Amino acid sequence: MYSPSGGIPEALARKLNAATVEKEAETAGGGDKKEHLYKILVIGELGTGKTSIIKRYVHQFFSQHYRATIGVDFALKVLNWDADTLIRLQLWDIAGQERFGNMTRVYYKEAVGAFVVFDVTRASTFDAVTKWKNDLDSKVQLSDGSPVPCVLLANKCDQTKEGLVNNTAQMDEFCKEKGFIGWYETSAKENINIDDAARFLVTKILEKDKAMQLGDEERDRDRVILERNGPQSPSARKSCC
Ligand SMILES: Nc1nc2c(ncn2[C@@H]2O[C@H](COP(=O)(O)OP(=O)(O)O)[C@@H](O)[C@H]2O)c(=O)[nH]1
Ligand SMILES: [Mg+2]
Repeated sequence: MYSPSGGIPEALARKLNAATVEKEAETAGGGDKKEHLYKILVIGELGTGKTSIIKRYVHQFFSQHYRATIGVDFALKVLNWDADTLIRLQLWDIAGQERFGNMTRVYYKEAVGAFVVFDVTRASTFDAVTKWKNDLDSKVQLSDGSPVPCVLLANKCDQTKEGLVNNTAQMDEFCKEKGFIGWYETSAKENINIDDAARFLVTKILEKDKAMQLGDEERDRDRVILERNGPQSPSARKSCC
């Protein structure tokens, strides 16, 4: 079922990516509410609680059957963000391929946000955080070339913590250094901070999305001005002959 390179089956990932694009096109047009569909990755070492976090966050949308049938964890969370905005989060779990320590580009494709999860009771899972962040950054960027916003989750905070996670200042410094937009202590078991972490990530994604759209509009405007005033335009030709 799984590809030896460590990704979810490539054909399946391609299908899901294509579905994402179609859904965007479908929802972009009509209706009063603005709709966004965002692909978010949840990565990190085996047993850190990725699946539990997604289950806790999405719960009513999680389908065990889907997982068993096609071998990929994929969940949808719908957020009524504000009166004008509906957000669909497509959360991609890595379903057992953690042992490879990296994922294929197809899996990362079109992602606009990510969580890297470690287990506060096992320092070795924190040591692997940098590897996951580097894998993410090397395989996917936003359309403007900037890194995908990524939040670090220190999961199982209901248990005794081991290592750097006990030092808030050093964790802040670590996140700054590695390019995480922030970090949260979470517990899937006790439902601590998962909604807050997701809200923080979505806020950043929306900001980025808006900034990139503004950038696109500016480029379109510049292009129109160029086309109007450029040497190829009829008025330009007239004035030079
Ligand atoms: N105490 C505690 N256990 C957790 C928490 N999150 C997950 N677990 C447990 O850790 C184990 C691995 O969780 P799982 O979600 O399968 O990890 P994954 O391999 O990263 O998807 C399971 O036994 C979970 O019940 C948590 O927040 N607190
Ligand atoms: Mg899992």
